[in-house]
Amino acid sequence: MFMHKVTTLNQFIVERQAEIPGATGEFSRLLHHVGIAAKKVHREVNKAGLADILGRAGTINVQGENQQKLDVFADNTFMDELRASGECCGVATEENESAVAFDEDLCRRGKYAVCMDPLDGSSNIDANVPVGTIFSIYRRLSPVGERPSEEDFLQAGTAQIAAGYVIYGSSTMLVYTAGRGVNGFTLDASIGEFCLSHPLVQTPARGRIYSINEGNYANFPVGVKKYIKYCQEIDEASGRPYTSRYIGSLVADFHRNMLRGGLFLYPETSRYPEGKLRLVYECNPVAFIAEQSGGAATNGTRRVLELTPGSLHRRVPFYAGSREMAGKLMEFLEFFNHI
Ligand code: AHM
Ligand code: MG
Repeated sequence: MFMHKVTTLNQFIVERQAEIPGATGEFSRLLHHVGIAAKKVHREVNKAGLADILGRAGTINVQGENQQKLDVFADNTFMDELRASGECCGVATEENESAVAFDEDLCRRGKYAVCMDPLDGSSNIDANVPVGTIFSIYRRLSPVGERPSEEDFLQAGTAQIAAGYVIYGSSTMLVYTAGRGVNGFTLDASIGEFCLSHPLVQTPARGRIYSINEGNYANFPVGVKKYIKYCQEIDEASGRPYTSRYIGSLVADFHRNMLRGGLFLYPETSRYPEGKLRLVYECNPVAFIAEQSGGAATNGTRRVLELTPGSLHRRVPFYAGSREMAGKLMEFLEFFNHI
């Protein structure tokens, strides 16, 4: 039987290594280990309904949230794999107050610092809704050979060397960019490899999906309220009304919109006056992917990638997706901010 030639993630990253300025095999090894961790989390997510892994671990994370067992599993798994790669000096995750420095000699010589949300959308796990891992890779600022410093993990998003996400959905996909476009790999479970399925993803400039938790409508900024009404207006020329789609799982909502064309919105609300999503390990990696697929990401006034984190768990309003939709939203925000 004729077989198409498949490119696995590992082949791809080795071939593309030259694209990363100054990168040698180290960067490829790091991504390879991200892929291994993703496969392990995939395996657990897929048997979540079968094994005694659902439900709460009985622990509370630094932000006062109940941790799900799979949160803990994903955090430990990515941490272990990044440590095993020997290329990473430390990891900052949603689950830990401060960045974790790897103390092994090998790791101290690692050039890279990683920020990640090991299992985003985990409150959805019990309902079999897609969840995701979001990651961001920086070149460390502290001297190689020493303990990493906090600044290594608090760099602006523009300094990302690579970023991506894994979506554990109807199929499991790993999507990443190293600054030369976005490529998506689908896990072929029969051979246990991520295979290139979505080369050079380009998001439509003009989308028709808006994704927002409209239950918070009363508390949205006026510009966002007006934009939602604009999306709902009838205008045949521009294809409105648009379609509303919201899963409540950032990776899944963003991924669908990237492929189909749309805008994801999470503004400030009364419950989350700064916005809900975390700049360092949720917004920045997704913003890098958004821009690299031809889209845009803003906090309403500024490009997300240019914001200075200041602290690891900082939250920001987040709008990401098709370029023209983001532009239109910005017009509404600007206009209604000034009256
Ligand atoms: P989490 O990091 O606690 O899982 O929260 C982040 C998730 C995102 O995946 C999603 O976009 C958002 O929370 C949904 O929030 P809400 O339920 O308020 O609409
Ligand atoms: Mg999260």
